Amino acid sequence: MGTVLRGFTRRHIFAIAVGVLLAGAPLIAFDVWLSGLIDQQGQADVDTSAQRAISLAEARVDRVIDVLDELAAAGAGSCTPENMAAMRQGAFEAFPIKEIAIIGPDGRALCTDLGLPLGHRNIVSSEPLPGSLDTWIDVIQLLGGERAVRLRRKLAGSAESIGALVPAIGFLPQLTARGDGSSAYTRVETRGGGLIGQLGVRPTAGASANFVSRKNSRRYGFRVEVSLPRGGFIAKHAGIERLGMLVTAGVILALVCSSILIPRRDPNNPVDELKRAMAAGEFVPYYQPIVDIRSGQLRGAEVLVRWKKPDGSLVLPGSFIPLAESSGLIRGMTRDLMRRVCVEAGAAIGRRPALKISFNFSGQLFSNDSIVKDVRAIFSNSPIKLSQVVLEVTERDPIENFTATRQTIAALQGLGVRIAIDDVGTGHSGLSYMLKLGVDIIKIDKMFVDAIGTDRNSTTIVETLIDLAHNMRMDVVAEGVESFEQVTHLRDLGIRSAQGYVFAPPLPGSAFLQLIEAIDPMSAAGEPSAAAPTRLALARNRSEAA
Ligand code: G
Ligand code: G
Ligand code: MN
Repeated sequence: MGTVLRGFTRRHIFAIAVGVLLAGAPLIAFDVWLSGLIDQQGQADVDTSAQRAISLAEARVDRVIDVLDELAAAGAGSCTPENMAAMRQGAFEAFPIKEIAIIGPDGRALCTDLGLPLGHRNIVSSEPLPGSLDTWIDVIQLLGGERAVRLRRKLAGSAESIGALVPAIGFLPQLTARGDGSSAYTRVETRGGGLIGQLGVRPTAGASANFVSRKNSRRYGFRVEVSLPRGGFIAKHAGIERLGMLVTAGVILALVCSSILIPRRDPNNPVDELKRAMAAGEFVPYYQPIVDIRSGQLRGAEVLVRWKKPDGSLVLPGSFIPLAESSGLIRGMTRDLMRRVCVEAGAAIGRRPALKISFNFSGQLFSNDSIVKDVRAIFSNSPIKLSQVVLEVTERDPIENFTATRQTIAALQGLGVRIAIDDVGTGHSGLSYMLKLGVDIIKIDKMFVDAIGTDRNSTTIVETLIDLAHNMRMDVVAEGVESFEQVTHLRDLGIRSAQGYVFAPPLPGSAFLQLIEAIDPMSAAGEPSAAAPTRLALARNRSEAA
């Protein structure tokens, strides 16, 4: 049984490995695809943020320049009260201007709309604003350390200019495109590299570890950088990734399970056809009588399966038993057949304890002791006693696992069942090998029966077989007996039991039951009466097809 189990496991490990590979490939592909998607999403996010920062900065500058243009056009050029009122009005209207000032040639504020200069301011950078002739952009550090952008416009015919101060924070987008607080780093500079402001913490790891977007404002030269640590972004989306993997795994599992569990119904598949026929009860037992050639009494019968198709045709086992064996259906088929015999002939056989009923068992059924349970379960609930059951194992097919077969045979014999070797003389295993199985009966093949009396060697072989069997306390049954001459020869050789067309072909259940009643009628007391051997030959006329 060890090798059976090992073979089973190896095959299944292989199947599982193939399954894992087949299921794993789409999972990995999905993972790669999803990672790619998340990467794309991360890059798209930083690109969008950078674009938004540029739009924001440009919109701020547009607004401020409008105000400065208006003030310049209105002639505001000095620190007069009227001018300062106009500047106040402009600053008030143009959010987020913090302050409007008249600025001297040295860059210092001469006066502001608030009436006083806003303390010391350190000019970090100063450069002409691209795209406008008379406007400058200064980055200024206020006393508290925070930065501001000052847009300054030269006043015509004057050394002074008018400037508007906007806190740097007004140039930095506070929210991401999705409206949530960003974990991205944002940096906005002037074209000359003056740092206007930055938000967040600049990722330190190498460039490939981050999603980075750098964009320049075409109109005003602002340089924006947005970067986002890849790890953080992926971690944020790991939930989605895991969920996706789970869903994919589920779908694959469902596909694999359904392909295994839902049997594909192919009407041309012969195994499916066998299954269907089994479910429809199309396999029926036929019974070939086994006769005591000394007394003429019925000794029992061999069950031979027939496939009775719905169209009424009868198929012989030679054309479906091999497929039943290779597909593993043979165990169920044999079980069904034994149950049917119990139902159909159980009463008639059970009442005649001397009758034996033989079943053909494929060799593979003996390699596993589960058949012992099957046999016990079927016959312990039937009128047929286990001691009336004979199981035939053919010599024709090699025995796959000798030890297991011997153990199963011993277990069956323990139940009272007897074992016969079928087709003796035709196999390749050798009789002595077969006899080591510890069987109870040998069935001599038709081939030898035919040769008796005509072929000297065959006669000798049969004589030897019979001697051997008697020495080993085994019974002998001759098969395929077709003539009374053969019966006489077999009787002379000391053989007691025979089957063959000379007595009866395999009979359908009803004919077999009639035959039993005819040759061995039960008395009112339930005792079998004396046999009526002369009736046996009559059964020949009841052909199988009848
Ligand atoms: O019945 P027939 O005359 O064609 O039998 C042909 C062969 O089919 C026989 O040698 C017999 O061993 C085999 N056979 C018949 N019935 C069964 C069965 O129920 N199980 C198995 N395994 N073989 C069977
Ligand atoms: O299991 P086994 O191979 O012993 O089955 C017996 C086979 O021999 C079956 O196919 C059965 O139909 C067939 N058979 C039974 N009696 C005779 C007979 O007298 N002559 C011939 N030719 N075949 C027989
Ligand atoms: Mn047989």
